[in-house]
Amino acid sequence: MNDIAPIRIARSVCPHDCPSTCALDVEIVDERTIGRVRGAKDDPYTAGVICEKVARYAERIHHPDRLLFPQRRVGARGEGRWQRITWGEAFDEIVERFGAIEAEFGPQAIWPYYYAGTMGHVHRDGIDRLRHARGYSQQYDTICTGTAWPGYIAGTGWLTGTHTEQILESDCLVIWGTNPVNTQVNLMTHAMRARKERGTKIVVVDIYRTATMEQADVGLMIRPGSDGALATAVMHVLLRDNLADRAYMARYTDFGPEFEAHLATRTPEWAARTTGLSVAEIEAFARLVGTTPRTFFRLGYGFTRQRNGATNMHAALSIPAMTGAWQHRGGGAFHSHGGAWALDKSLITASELADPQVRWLDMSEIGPILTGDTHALKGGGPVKALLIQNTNPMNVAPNQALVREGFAREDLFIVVHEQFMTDTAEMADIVLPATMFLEHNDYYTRSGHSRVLFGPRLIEAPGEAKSNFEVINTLARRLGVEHESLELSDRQMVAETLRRSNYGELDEIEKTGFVERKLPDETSRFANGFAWPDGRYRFAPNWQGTADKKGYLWVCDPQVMPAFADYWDVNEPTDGAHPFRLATSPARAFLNSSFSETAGSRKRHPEPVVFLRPDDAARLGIADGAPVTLGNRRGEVELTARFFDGLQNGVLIAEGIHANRSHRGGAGINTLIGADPAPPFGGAAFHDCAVWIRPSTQAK
Ligand SMILES: Nc1nc2c(c(=O)[nH]1)N[C@H]1C(S)=C(S)[C@@H](COP(=O)(O)OP(=O)(O)OC[C@H]3O[C@@H](n4cnc5c(=O)[nH]c(N)nc54)[C@H](O)[C@@H]3O)O[C@H]1N2
Ligand SMILES: Nc1nc2c(c(=O)[nH]1)N[C@H]1C(S)=C(S)[C@@H](COP(=O)(O)OP(=O)(O)OC[C@H]3O[C@@H](n4cnc5c(=O)[nH]c(N)nc54)[C@H](O)[C@@H]3O)O[C@H]1N2
Ligand code: SF4
Ligand SMILES: [Mo]
Repeated sequence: MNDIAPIRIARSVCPHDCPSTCALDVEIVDERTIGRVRGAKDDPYTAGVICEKVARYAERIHHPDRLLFPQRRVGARGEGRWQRITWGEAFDEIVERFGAIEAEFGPQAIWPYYYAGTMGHVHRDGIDRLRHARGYSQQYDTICTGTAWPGYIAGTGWLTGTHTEQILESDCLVIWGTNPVNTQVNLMTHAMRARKERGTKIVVVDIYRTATMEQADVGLMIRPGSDGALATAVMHVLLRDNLADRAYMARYTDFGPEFEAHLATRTPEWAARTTGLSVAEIEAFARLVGTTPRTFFRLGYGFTRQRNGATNMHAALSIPAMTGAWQHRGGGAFHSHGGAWALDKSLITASELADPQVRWLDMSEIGPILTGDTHALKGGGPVKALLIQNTNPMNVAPNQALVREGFAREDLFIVVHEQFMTDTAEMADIVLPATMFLEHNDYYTRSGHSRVLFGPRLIEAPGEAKSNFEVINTLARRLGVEHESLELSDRQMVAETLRRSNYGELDEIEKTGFVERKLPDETSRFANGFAWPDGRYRFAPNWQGTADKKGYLWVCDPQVMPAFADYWDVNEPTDGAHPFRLATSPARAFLNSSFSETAGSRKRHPEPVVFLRPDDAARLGIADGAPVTLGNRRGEVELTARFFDGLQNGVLIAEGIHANRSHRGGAGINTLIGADPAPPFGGAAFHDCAVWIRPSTQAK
């Protein structure tokens, strides 16, 4: 292989779905082998630190269980009996089956399904090229950002915010609904540095005492889904105690008497009942942010994975618009830098070929869709074939019993392109082996910061593994597609996309490994106004304007949405039969379902456990370490009880995502989670679930 440079340490990028998108220094042992992976010291955001799971990447890339050649199912579906086939045979069979399905049911019976197993745009989004060229069903992306982004945009009008390096200029950092020790370790690097250098106070708002909260000066442990109550009570206190910046609000927001009257009833006493905090905690938090102009709100995804999550994001985001924190460096808020890339991805996705008449199927509703729910199918015909890359829906998608029932259908032709025999790959008719990031070329955007990074191919792929790019192009050609992209290599695709986006020439970019896409400070901090036409922040969230900007689809009647920043009581209700609230927060050594296959991660998380308070457990006769069953109308899941007092009564936390097969009985945690789309535009409420819990041995 002559395009591999003989170097020992090579620059790369972490491809996983994590806001940090770390710049990596990888030891290249030989053309097939890597050694240690380290965080790049010269990258200001990575700053030499990466998470333990990626530091041990050799475990994953050289894993003995990696898929090495194409396979065809020979036994019953899911039984695990496979026959090795050639790539030629695999493509022949896919082309033949897709052709027959298209002829009988039309192209929309085929649903290419993908997500963010790799965050490289060429290998992640190229599946859309085939989709658009053939007129296959569209995928409405909701599973991760469906509630978070709309909640943010409905206030500011744009998905950007104060540069994260300004945390070093903040006097108070509020880490709200995210657990960076687990999910984006680099934020902690900068938070701890700010505390050391400047004495920055750190507040964490979460529903359990996470490792992040352990390190905070103030931990606010609220009830799941109650963030809107905390945020509106904080604003009540700010107005009451003259801590609101009325001059700022008059100039830069839609603040008016109606909103003020609305907040008058959102008292700390009311919010204490909803959040489970004390009135004193709420008052103290309000005073802290009200008297600290440089307060930085780092708003995460976790607290939006509730049915009221979009409104909670908007409510929390409204606090700095009332204090005027946005006016000061180190103040304001940040969720994602996604609005700043301005990439022209037309070559990757063949967007010009997309037919606006084709239906959009909601990825979070894959269970209802595959089991024939006419509403979820948008009134169209059934899905008869799935082509899956970069995702593991049999494990990560909500309402797993329905997903399983769908995947079990004998009339559904399933192709899964994977690195491992995942819960999803196990259900396939054809399994294809995929490359890993060091084995192909791609570029990566970093949502937690402002760089776009290049990750070159550094080693050879094992066995017969092929990249997503190559598989999509071969399939497209064999299905009769003609498109200029089909003539390119993945490196040329990176280069041409960056060129079209006015990022410059790849040969130049490669010298440093990145392009800086930082917006001017004043723009991203909204210092001169927000991104709605009148420049004003919306305390009355502009959902329709948000839908128009981003092409979001309403899943509820717009009239039911609260008129102002608010606590919205629409979460799954607990009742006598389902007295507990379950959240399924990410575990430190897994990344969604990825790394559940590596020895180091499994050592850290050997079995699926559920945290519960000892006093709740005592009432139910549950012992620490005992097998327990959690259930609701969607199904039952087996875990091991782990006593933990960093929770409110009636709350359960099951960190994941463990493979389904790691649970006794084989039902994974998403069996319990609903697939009903969260308002206003869809998304799965992974942390909003009412359940019962009992010792597993007890008769049911
Ligand atoms: N180690 C690891 N890292 C990851 C991932 C992983 O699975 N494991 N997943 C990656 C992906 S895809 C994403 S999108 C990001 C997500 O990363 P985050 O933005 O951190 O979101 P979550 O991890 O879902 O949840 C963060 C925290 O929100 C809390 N939370 C849940 N409900 C509520 C609530 O109602 N209110 C409040 N205040 N808090 C609540 C959870 O308990 C959790 O501690 O992380 C990425 N990084
Ligand atoms: N209970 C619960 N469920 C959740 C969440 C939660 O917090 N709780 N979080 C949700 C969130 S935020 C998200 S984003 C989703 C994510 O869920 P997924 O998108 O399924 O993410 P991963 O589990 O990382 O799985 C990605 C898969 O892609 C494969 N892969 C990686 N790189 C490549 C490649 O280059 N080519 C191919 N063909 N395959 C590749 C990996 O081997 C892995 O099996 O899960 C959601 N599900
Ligand atoms: S998973 Fe996140 S923290 Fe870990 S190396 Fe990748 S980008 Fe960095
Ligand atoms: Mo995600």
